[in-house]
Parts: sequence; C-alpha cells; structure tokens
Amino acid sequence: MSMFCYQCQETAKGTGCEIRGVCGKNEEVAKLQDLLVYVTKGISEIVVKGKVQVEDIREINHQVLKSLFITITNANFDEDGIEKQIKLMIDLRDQLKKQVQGKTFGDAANFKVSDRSSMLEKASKVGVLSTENEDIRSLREMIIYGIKGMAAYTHHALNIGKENLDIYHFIYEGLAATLDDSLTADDLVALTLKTGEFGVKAMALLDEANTSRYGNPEISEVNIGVRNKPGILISGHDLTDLEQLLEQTKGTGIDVYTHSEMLPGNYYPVFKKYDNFVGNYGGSWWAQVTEFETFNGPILFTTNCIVPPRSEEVRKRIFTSGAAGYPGCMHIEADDKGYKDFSPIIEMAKKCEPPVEIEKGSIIGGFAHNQVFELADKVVEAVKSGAIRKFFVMAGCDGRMNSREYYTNFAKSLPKDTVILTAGCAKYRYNKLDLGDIGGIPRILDAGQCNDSYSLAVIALKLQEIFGLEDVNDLPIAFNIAWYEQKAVIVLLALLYLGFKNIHLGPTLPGFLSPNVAKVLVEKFGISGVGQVDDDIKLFMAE
Ligand code: SF4
Ligand code: SF3
Repeated sequence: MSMFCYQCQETAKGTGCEIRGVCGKNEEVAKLQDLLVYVTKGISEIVVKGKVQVEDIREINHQVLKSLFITITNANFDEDGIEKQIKLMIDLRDQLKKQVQGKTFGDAANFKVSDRSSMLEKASKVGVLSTENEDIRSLREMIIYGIKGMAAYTHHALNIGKENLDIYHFIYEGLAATLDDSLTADDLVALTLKTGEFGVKAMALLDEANTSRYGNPEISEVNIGVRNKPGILISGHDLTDLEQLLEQTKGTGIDVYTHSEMLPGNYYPVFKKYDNFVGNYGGSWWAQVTEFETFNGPILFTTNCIVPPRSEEVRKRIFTSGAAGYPGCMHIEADDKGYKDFSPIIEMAKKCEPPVEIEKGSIIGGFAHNQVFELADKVVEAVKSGAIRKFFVMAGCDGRMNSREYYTNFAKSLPKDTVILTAGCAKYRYNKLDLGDIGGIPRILDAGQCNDSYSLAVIALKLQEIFGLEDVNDLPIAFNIAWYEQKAVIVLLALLYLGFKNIHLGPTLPGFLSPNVAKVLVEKFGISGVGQVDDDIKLFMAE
C-alpha cells in the first residue's frame, strides 16, 4: 500500500484510496498532506501542554487554519506548495517550542525532515493507519475531518477580519487529543460532539462575517445564461476573493461569472452593484471537466473543489488563491494587507473568447435565515393550514457518482405539499427543476453555501420557538443530507450537537466509520443511510 486516505465519500471501494485518490490525488500529495496534518498536531500538543495563550500566537493560528484547509478534498494538489507549507509549519513549531520551558513533547512536536524524500518517508509512518485500533482510528479521523471543515470556515471568516479565539483553542485541544493514547473511545465520542459544538461557533462566526460585510442574502433571480463579452469564472467559497475580483474587473470590459459553490455570491446585496457580474455558469464542481472547456476564459479557484484538468489548454486557464493549489497553475497570494492582484487573470481574459452558452434562464436563491424570517408569518401560516406538510433539509455536497441521481429523483418525487431547504453544492442535483411554489413560497429554498447550513439550523430553531415545541425533533422537518468532503462532516457534527436526530446521510455512509462507531451514531443519534427513493419518502413522511 503506497498511500491511505478515506476522508471523502468517493473513497475507493468505500473503504480507502490506496494507490491513487479517486479525486486525482497522487501518492506524493497524499503523503505530504498527512505530514502537514501531523505537524499541526505537534503544534497543538505544544500549545495544550505548554498552556500557550492563543492570543499570543496569531501567525500560528492562521497558518494552522490554512494548513488544514490545504488538506481538504480537492483543495490542493500542488506538491511543491504543500512541501513549502510543511517547512513553514515546522519552523513555526520549533520557534514555539523554544518559548515553552520545562515540558517534553512527543514525536509530532519534535520530528525533523530535511528534504522531500525524508518527508515522504516520515509521512508513511504517521498517516491514518498509524492508529491500529479501528474504532479509535475512526473517532480520531472523524474529529480531524470535522476540524478541517471548521478550519475552512474559520479561515473564510478570518479573511473578512473576524476571529473567535475559542475556536483556535478548541482546534488545538482536538488535534492534540488525536495524539493522546490514554483517551478511550468514550472520551473521543464526547470530543466528537464537542467538535460539533465548535462547528456551530465557526459557522456562526462566518455567517456574522459574511452578513456584516456583504449584507444579508436576499431572494435573487440568478442568470444562468451568458453575455457576449469575455469572462472570468470564479469557483470555491471565498467571498473576499469575489469582492476583490469584482472591484478589479470593474470597467475593464470583462464579465464575472460564479461557478459551483460561489453561486450564492449572487444573493448578497453588495455584489449586485457591479454591472459586469453576470450570474452563474454551469453546475456543481465535478461538471467542470466539460464546462471549463466551453467557458473559454480564465478560472479562479478560491478553494475546493478542483478536478485535475484533462487538457493543457484548460490547465493554463486555471488560477488558484488561498488554500487552493494545482501544479502548473498560477497561484495568487495575498499581500500583508490581504490584497490579491488578479491582473494576470484579467489580462488573460481580455485575450479569450466569450463563454459558450450551455443553458438559458435563471434560478432562484437567497433564502438564508434573515430572508426566511421576513417570510416567517407566511411560512408559519402555511404550516398551520396544512399547505406545507413537511420541510426536507437536503443540504450538503454533490459528487460524481451516478448514485447521486437519487437526490434528483427524491426531489422530483416529494409530495407537492413539501418544501426543500438546501445549502451547499448538493443543490445542483435539483435546483434547476421546476417544482413550483406553495402560496408564493418556492418549493426549493436555497440558503447558500455549505456553511449556510447554519442558516437552516437557525431557521429550524426559530420555528421550534414560534411553535412552542420542547424538542426541535417535533417539528415537521426531515433531514436527508448528501455528503462528500470534510465540510459536510462539520455540518453533520454541528447538527448533532444542536440536537437534531434521525438524519439520513448518503449516498453512502462514510468509509471512516468503523462498524462500532457507526453503531454508536445509529443508537445515539438515529443516523441512517438512504435506500430507494419511494421507500424513503414513505418512511420520511411517516416519521
Ligand atoms: Fe480518496 Fe477522497 Fe482521499 Fe481523494 S480525498 S484520496 S478520493 S478518500
Ligand atoms: Fe461542494 Fe466541493 Fe462540499 Fe461546499 S464544492 S459543498 S463538495
């Protein structure tokens, strides 16, 4: 076995990628990512044992977020960039260690590597399988994946200038715990729930950051056709990159289109003032293999999900920023004030053909908590009158597997008196269907990006309050969540922490759940998988 990774839903055979990632990650990238995670664990051990105050190590806090984000599925495939980040983290680790006197630390806080080959050798000994007991391994990894998702959301908030030091504190506590052999499975189950608690804080922080800077998302009709000018396509989740790109393209004659998880950028009032902001191009992340060919212009990846481009022509048009990276693609770094110079992208766009139209029309979104609260009277009335019988939270991720057709068929087959609440790229499986409305309330309410699943939880908790229910699970809300990468893991853990039960997770249960850990999730939280659409709908409607 040359590598081992089972962090995402598409992991080989549902158990683990061992030769090459289904995502395209090669052995070297996989190992370097393992080592990068390992050094963040070492730093965490020093912070926890050395009782270091997180407010005193700002640079380390920020680099830990970035390092974890780099290791999220489809974010970064760039060996050289990851090697550079490992070296930086080892330097920061060693400086930190010097400040802590009289403590001894384990290998993660002490190991040394000199070059790429020593890094790869070290990585082979510290990856996922270095934990022998499969239940402890399963719990440790679930915590790490949740923390990766949390780090991604915290990193976005940080780019807007918002931080919550408690989150850093927890990240160190959680990562250090994954090195601690004295912890039992019960201790780690408790820590998994605590990860969910901090996931809620991270999503709340990002929600606050986004809405305070860009306004509350509002109901918006987003154009999915094209204009006849050259365009730049912006993908991923980072709204500060969208903001800077729109500012820098203003008046240049270059249009800007969102892609995949950047679609909700169209829902924020602040971005509507740019007349070169045209709308959204294409579907969810995996469709990029054909859509980037027809887009014709440059593409900026601000985060995941990158699919390795299949032609040199497309690769030349891809740029990355932040935690994203791909070998041979230009990476645009922020300066020390956070400014990113996107002029190479704009210059390239000027020489490109306009995008080819692949669809026409528009889609509607922007139903985050503030907007839904404005409609609260209407929604409550519809529930009371029986016009809305049930809400289905179908947030999460999309993926390549054909089995995800399940979600399209599920949405199509739902009774007409039900409403879908969604967030994340999972929406692309059904957001272009015409499901109509219930008394003016569209049957698909898209809150935004995957982190905006927080909005859906806030909406549910508000409804619980309005209806005076003791238990949020007494609401007519069912959860049929699609997962793919580690941000979905933190969303799930956050929902569990908030008390939501009987969540269905698909299209398959995570490969990183050992049979015993899966059993705990089933018994304690009623987690289950998905089956056949018709059977599932009957089950959900009866629940
Ligand atoms: Fe495999 Fe997913 Fe890991 Fe990629 S991220 S190597 S597809 S488990
Ligand atoms: Fe999608 Fe990659 Fe997860 Fe943010 S873009 S939800 S998969």
